[in-house]
This record gives sequence, structure tokens and C-alpha cells, in this order.
Amino acid sequence: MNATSTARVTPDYDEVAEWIEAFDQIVKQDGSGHGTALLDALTNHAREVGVDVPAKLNTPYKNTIPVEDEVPYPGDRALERRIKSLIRWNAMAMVHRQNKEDAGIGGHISTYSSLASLLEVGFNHFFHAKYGEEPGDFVYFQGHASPGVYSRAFLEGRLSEDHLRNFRHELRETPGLSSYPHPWLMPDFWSFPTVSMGLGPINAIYQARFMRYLENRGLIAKTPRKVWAFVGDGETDEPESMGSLTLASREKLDNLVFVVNCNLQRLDGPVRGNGKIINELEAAFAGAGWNVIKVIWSSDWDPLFARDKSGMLLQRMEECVDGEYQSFKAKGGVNVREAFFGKYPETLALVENISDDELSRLRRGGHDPQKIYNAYLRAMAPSGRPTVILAKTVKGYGLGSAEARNATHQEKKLSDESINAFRQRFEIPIPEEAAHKGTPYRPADDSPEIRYMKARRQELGGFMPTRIVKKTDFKTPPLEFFSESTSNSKGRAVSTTMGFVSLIRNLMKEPHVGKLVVPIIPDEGRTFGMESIIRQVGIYASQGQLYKPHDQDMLLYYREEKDGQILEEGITEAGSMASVTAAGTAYANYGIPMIPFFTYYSMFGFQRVGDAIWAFADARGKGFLLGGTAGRTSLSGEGLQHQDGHSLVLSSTVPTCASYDPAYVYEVAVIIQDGMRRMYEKNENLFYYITLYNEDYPMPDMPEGCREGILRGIYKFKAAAGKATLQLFGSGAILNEALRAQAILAEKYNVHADVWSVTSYNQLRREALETERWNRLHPAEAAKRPEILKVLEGTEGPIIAATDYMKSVPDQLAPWLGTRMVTLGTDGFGRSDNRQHLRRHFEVNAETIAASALSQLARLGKFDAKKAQKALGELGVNPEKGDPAKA
Ligand SMILES: Cc1ncc(C[n+]2csc(CCOP(=O)(O)OP(=O)(O)O)c2C)c(N)n1
Ligand SMILES: [Mg+2]
Repeated sequence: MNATSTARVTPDYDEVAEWIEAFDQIVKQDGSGHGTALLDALTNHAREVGVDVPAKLNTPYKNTIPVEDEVPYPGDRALERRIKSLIRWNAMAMVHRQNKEDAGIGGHISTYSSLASLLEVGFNHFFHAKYGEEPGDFVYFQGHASPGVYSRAFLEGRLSEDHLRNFRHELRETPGLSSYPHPWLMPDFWSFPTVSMGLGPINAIYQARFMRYLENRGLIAKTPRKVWAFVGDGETDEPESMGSLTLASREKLDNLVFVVNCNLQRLDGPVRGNGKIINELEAAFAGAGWNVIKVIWSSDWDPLFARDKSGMLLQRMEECVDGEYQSFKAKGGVNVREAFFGKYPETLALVENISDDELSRLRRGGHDPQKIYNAYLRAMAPSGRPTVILAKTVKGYGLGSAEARNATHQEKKLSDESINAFRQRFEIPIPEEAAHKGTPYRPADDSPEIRYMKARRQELGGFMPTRIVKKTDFKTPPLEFFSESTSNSKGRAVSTTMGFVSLIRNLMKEPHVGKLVVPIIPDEGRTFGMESIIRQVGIYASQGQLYKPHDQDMLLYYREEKDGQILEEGITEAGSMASVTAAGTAYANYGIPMIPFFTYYSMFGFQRVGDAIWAFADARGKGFLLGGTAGRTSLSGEGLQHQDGHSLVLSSTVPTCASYDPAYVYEVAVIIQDGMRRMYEKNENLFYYITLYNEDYPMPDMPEGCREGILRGIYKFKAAAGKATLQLFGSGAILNEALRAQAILAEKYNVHADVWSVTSYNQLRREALETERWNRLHPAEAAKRPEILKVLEGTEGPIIAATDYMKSVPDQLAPWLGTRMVTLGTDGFGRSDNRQHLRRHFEVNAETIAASALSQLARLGKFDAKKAQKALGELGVNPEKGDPAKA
């Protein structure tokens, strides 16, 4: 053959057969490893001589593990099938009954029906609840398969019939079961919220990585523990599902197993009707460096493969698209014979002695415990790579008319006929009438089924899922420990970001707490001046540093260590948030109160990865999110996409998030010190969002007696020199503008104002709402006053509240301050101009604050209106300028 010609030629089949024979002989003699080496050598050689050898990421459309390599199933197949049938029944019956009695309550039955065997093999043979002293495997369940997980717990005797009766009725007298895995709602049961598609997979990857981080840092013992993630095939469309695959292979996470439930359907219809999702995923995962194990066909197909000498069976399998595969299951045996096998005489002949009924029951691999067991077993072997199992299943398996139908995802109850068919197919020993109602069924405690399933779980360390939080003895360093942060900056202009970096640097030296700190950065370390931390504790690198950094002889070189403390995530806020989630729930999952400090561009936090943050809250996550480069006007020179004036609005929506907008480093210190105490010592379920600015200014000493005020959300920072007839509120870097306005007003207009630092409008609002609710519920008792009103008692005049965030941030207090408060904020798109121009544009500079104060006093009849109008001009405020909110 001409080596330079790239034209494809039809192979000579005899020649091919000869080569294959020779190859087979070598493999038989010297083993499969030799076969691999030979192919490698041949491929390399072919490339050297210019033969086009395309990289192939797909293997034939059949099981990865050949039949001859399978080991026998170790469990009692018949008993396990009985158990699985009962679980299937109770899962389906629970949703069915609930929807019969309370139409519209929701629930899913078709997802679990496709997942049952995949989970049951895990429960009976793989999922460890404990490894000696260490907690066991982590399992991320497909969220809407939760009925199956509840149903198993019911058979195990951990959930009662009342619990099932109250599925999705959490608000009834007997607390019920939450729709999906929610640690917030069922804190003794679920650990990992998964049902927001894509968050389970990415969180599982970073969990497996964090496990290694803890091991490599010597904080937990090394165990063969695994992280399992059960993922929907439709779910893999989410960028979060697939976005971090290469991290898992790069980090050699062979503690990670993905099982993709390839039922070929999502909510509306087929996942890849015109293609094959399994092939697509195989190529993507293999390309990302994962071990791929395909479990496509059950043992039912083994004899057919064995008899098919023509190769036409595999060819037929290769050429069918998923839309056709779905149809075969939806339409039944006659159709399978005609449409699938009937295409070629060779394939039709293969099934001539098989009935239509049997044809309809040729199972897919994901419903065959034998094939599943072998795949899981292979995934357990240390391979230096994460494993994905692509298991082909049928959505709505066993649900009669709902099987493999496009509408099956939404199916919540079955017809009497389908219920009856189900009851007979899975041999559920309850009368027909009771079955129609969806009555649960649990055999006696001493029945073989219950004894078997309990024995299996006992062998594997206990029931799953369970969430057990051990008390840890956490000692918060006292505020005195942070004295560097609470003292003035000796006239040096510094930012709260720099102050925070010094604080965390010191904290990492603290003997008890230091090692628990997990600094997490998405490639913004230098932006925040964190080079010194990199030098101090190193960046975590599971392989250590394999090269000499070019800046090695510099003081602050790029230091990577196997036991490095910093998680430098690269440019992925989603990945970073997954690390925050692993670290911030480690107190529960590993029994170690790790403290994440995630520092990032505030614009790319709540707005970009808000859903992941919401799931973190659901998981009872703890720790600190630090929104750096905060403030629409404080971050100068960047522009519209970077300038954040709303993360505090978004953070206020998360119920367990305490949001703070501090102006000075001592405020940051007070918030962090108290945060650690509340989260880790008092075991409160909350986390913190703290804004950090990059504007430099001298930091003052912490004034006496302001600690409570900082935490509450407001304290008087600088009283008026004369009698105050005006109150100025400032937050973050804009507090300085309020202080400048105080001086302008006093000097130029003889108006005296108190200046308050408002560290958290959101905390003040929450307290006020709580007080107000109490008042509403206790009309016969003396009304209590919200903190904000108590604090302002005796103060005079209007309030001008200025913030680098949207006006709706201070407006959170409008129900209590009413028209007394005028808000100035940064509504609208940002610009890349400098601070001075930005603050004038957004009307939050000192001059506008002063002018707005005079204007308001004039409206109240306390300042001459004409003078106020003139003052606008004097202060450089153009009354005819366009509204920045619309600009
Ligand atoms: C982020 C997000 N978007 C949409 C949904 C709504 N939803 C729930 S299940 C589902 C289909 C899931 O399909 P697949 O992942 O294939 O799971 P299957 O039920 O087929 O096993 C959708 C769209 C969701 N839960 N989360
Ligand atoms: Mg699916």
C-alpha cells in the first residue's frame, strides 16, 4: 500500500481474518497485556510511517466486560429479586397512593424503576457504611429516585408506614418524607442534595478530591472509601455534570464511581433520539481519561451473541438509534421481532425459537445484577482512574403502559390494570383491592427477605443513607487573637481585602484551628494579594511539585505541596463552590470541622453559581464566602461584567446565609471570629457572605463597645460634632463617603449628622421580621421593638443610607424606617471608569450624599429649599443628569 495515500480501501477479509487469528494466538499465549502492548507498538509504527490512525473513543456497542471474564454473582439472586420487587412496589405505591389521595402532590415512579437494580446491587454488595473508625462511602442518589431509597428504608424498619403515608407531606402531624434528598428537611437521613440537575455529579467529583486532600494532609486515615454518584443520562446535558471530568482523571480519583442511568429518556422525550447517548458519553468520559465500563446487554443476550456467527447482531445494535431502542421497549415483543431482528435474515433466524413474550423481556444490562455486579467489582480495583459505568436501562421498567413512553417521567399514578399487572409481575402478595389503593407491603421481621437485607447491611457496616453528626470540640480563638486586625493600620492605607489576607494568614498559624482552614481560590489569588499565603501553606498538589518553579528564588514563589493547604481551583467558580461544599460539610461527613474560606470576584458568586450555593445551604454547609472586588463603584477599571452591585441582594435570599458588608478590617475580624464560634462551637447551621473591597484607606482602631453592633448589623461610628439633625448610614467602602459628607455638611452648611456603619441590612431585616412576627402572634402582649428601632431611639432627622450596592439593600429596612430613609445605591450597569467618576455617576459620592441630605431636609421644611437647590450646584451634582439606573 502506498503509505502516503490517505484514501480508504475496503479490506481484504481473508487477510483481516489471518491477522486476527495471529493476534488471538498471541493474546492466548501471553495475556491481554501483551495484546495491548502489541497494538500500541503497531499504532505508533503506523503513525511513524504516515498511516492515518484516527483516535477512536468508541468501542463496539456491547458490554465492556466479556462474558468469559465475569465472576459469578455472590448473593442469593432469588431473594434479592424478591426484595427488589418489594422495594419497587412500595416506591411506586407510595407515589401512586399519595396522588390518588392528594392530587397534584407530585412524585416520580419511572426513574427509580429504571434504577432499582443498579442501586440494589450497591446496597447488597458494595456501599460501605463504615470503614473501621472512619465513615463509609458517600452515595449521591439521583434525586427523583428518592421513593426507592425511602422504600428500602421502610423495609429495613427505619421508616414507618406513617412516614410513607406522609411522603411529600412534611407539614402534617407525623413529619413526612421530603420529595427529594434534602439534608435540611431530613438531617438524619440525607447528606447530599442532588435533585437540581448537574450539582450531584460536580459535587461528587470535588468530594472525591477533597477526600484525598484530607488524606494527603494527614487529617483522615486512608481508606478504600468510595464516592458513588448516580446520574441521569439527561442530566449529563448540564454543563456542571461534565465540566469537571478532567479534574477527576488528573487527580487520579479512583475513589470515584459514576453510574449513569442510561434509560435513554429525560423529561420530555429521548435524550438522544437520533443518536446514542451511551456512545456520546463513552467518548466524552474516555477522552477525559476515565475508565469506561459499558453495561448494555443483560445475560439474556449472551446466548444470542454466542450463536451469532455472522456479526449481524452487533451490526444491528450499532445501527439502531436510541429513539428506536425506546420504541422497541414501548411497543413490545412483536415489534422487537419485526423491527429489530427482522431487518436481516441472519438476526431473524437467531430468535426463531424465542416467543414474542420472551423477546419483550430481553433485559438491558442495567437490569441484570450479574452484569452490574461485575461492573462495580471492576470499578473497585485501584486503577489510578475514576470509573464511569454506563448502564442501559428502561425508564418506567415494569410499569406496563408507562414503560419507555415519552410521558413516563410525569406519570404519578397507574391505572388499576397497570397496578394489577405490576402486582403479578413482581409477585406482590397483597389483595387486588388493596393494591389499587397503593397499600404498602412489608414482610415480617423474621421473613427471609428482611433478614437477608438486614444481614447484608450489617456486613457492610450499617444502614444507608444516614447522616450522623458527631460533636467536635472546637475552640474558637478569642477576639484578642485577632489584635492585629482590630488595631489601626498605623496610617497605612490598606483595603479590607488585604486585612482579610493578614487575618487568615494568622489564623492558619493558630495551633488548634489553623489546620482546619481551607483557603479556596478560583485563580484570583494575586488579585487579592494572597501570594504570601501561597508561600506560607502551599497549594495542594496531589503529586507534589514536579517542576522547579521559575520564581523559586523569590520570597513569594509558586509553592505546590502534596500536603498544601490551599485549594487553587483554576477558573471555575462552580468547581470552587463544589470544594466549598465538600469542605463546609466535612464536619458532618468526616467528623472534622473544616472551615472553607472561598475568596472570589463577588460578581461571579451568587449570580454565577447561585444554585450550587442554595444546595450548599440545603446541605447545612458552613464556612465563609468572601466576595472580593466588591462594590459597583469600588472596583474601578473593569466595567459592566465585573462590577457587582447586587450580590448582597442575591445572598439575602438564602435562608442560612448571614450577609455582611464591612467597612473596616476590625469589622471583618469580629464577624469571622463570631462566625466560627456560632458555626463550629455552637453548631448553628449557617454560613457567611462577607464583601471585601479593594479600596485602600487607613484602618481605624476598633472603637470600644461596637462588637455587638457590628454583629447585629449597625452601630454609630462617628457622632456629630454638634447636635445631630440628620443620620448618615454607610456600608463598606462607601462609609468613607458618608464620613466625608458629614464633614462637608458641617463645614459648609452647618448641618450636623451622626454617621453609622451598617454592616448588615439583611441581618437587621431578619431580626425585625422575627420581632414583628412575634408581635403579630401575641397581640395581647406588649409589642417588642425591632433592634433597628431600638438603636435609633432618640436620634433625630432623616436618614440618608448610601451603599455600593443596589438601593434595595438598605430598602430592606423600609417597613420600619419608612419615608424617614432615603437610599442612595448603585442600580444600573457598571462602567470601567475610575472610582471618582463612578461614584458621581451612581450618585453615591460624598457630594451627592450631602446634597441629598440637604434636599431631604428642605422637603421636610428644615432647610431652605432654594439654598438646597443651590447646594446641588456647589457640590457638583447636576440635577438634569440621566438616571444611572437606566444608563
Ligand atoms: C437544574 C434542573 N433543571 C430541570 C430539572 C427538572 N427535571 C427533573 S428530572 C428531569 C429529567 C431527568 O432526566 P434524566 O436525568 O435522564 O433522569 P431519569 O429520570 O431519566 O433517570 C428534569 C428536566 C431539575 N430537577 N433540575
Ligand atoms: Mg434518563
